[in-house]
Amino acid sequence: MPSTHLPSVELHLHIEGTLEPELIFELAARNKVTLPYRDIADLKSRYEFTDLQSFLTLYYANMAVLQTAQDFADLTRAYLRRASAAGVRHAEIFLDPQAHTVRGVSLAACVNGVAGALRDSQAQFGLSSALIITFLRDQPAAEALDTLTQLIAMNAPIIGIGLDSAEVGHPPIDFVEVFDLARAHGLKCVAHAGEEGPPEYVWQALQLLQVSRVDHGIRSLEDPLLVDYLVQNAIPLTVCPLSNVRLRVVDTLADHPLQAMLERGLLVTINSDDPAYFGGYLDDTFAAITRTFNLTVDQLAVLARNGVRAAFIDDDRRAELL
Ligand code: ES4
Ligand code: ZN
Repeated sequence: MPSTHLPSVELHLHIEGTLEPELIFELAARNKVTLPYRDIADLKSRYEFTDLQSFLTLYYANMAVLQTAQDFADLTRAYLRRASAAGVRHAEIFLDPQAHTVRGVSLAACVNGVAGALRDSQAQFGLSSALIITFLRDQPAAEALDTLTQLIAMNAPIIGIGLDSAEVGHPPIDFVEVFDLARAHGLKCVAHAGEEGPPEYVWQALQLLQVSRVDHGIRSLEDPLLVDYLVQNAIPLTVCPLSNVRLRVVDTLADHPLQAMLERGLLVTINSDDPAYFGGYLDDTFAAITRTFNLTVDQLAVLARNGVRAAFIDDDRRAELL
């Protein structure tokens, strides 16, 4: 019998956000990269964030150690091993290629490194997986379009595209052409929206980018008409409670609107976002929200089932996971 209360699906996970301090030091030694930190403790002392940008600055800096396809494969396998231990049975993973190509890493090295590890996820770790390419919204849309064009030409094994990085001042409307091209090639579309940005950005993601899931979306609650739209159209929101606390979107976990979102009938899924930076993987996340909100077995079952409903999988796989 499937255990309904287990966290079985992860839909909002940046693979670069699973880069643990220990692996940063290991890869730095392997690639002869000089880190600006004395030791692991010094690095960990910097994991106090005031907002999204303060996190992104460290997140992008630490990527300097990721250089070869092997590095990306090792990173991905470490995540898959940890996710498997957390009870994850299906994971859809974000990769930010522009954060690597800008440093001189080839598109093929980062994509093939991650995709190669994902290919063996079922056999090696007992979970199915898929790759979603995310574009950096604080970089020019022309760069995203160029990257997507190359990925299509390479026939890269991806199921969809997304939009991430610094949100405020970088509205979805800037990326219409990129998302049109993705849809024309049968790719699924998602976007970070309503994390730090206003409800208007969620509307744009839905209406202009035609996303089928919204990443975060918690500021949607500020617009009752938007909430109605999301409920009526059963648009999943990939909510990341520990991320929202660590990036000061909410003050404490107890202040997180998770229960209000469930009560409004939103299709909420629970995810870990950047677990190496935000204090926990999916099992830790479920443990924290269960404790903080006294979630019932029924509420946990709804959250788990929502993840399965929201996943980009075929009906047979969905039936297996439900
Ligand atoms: C991210 Cl938490 C978050 N928000 C936006 N972009 C991101 N990239 C990695 N983590
Ligand atoms: Zn995210």
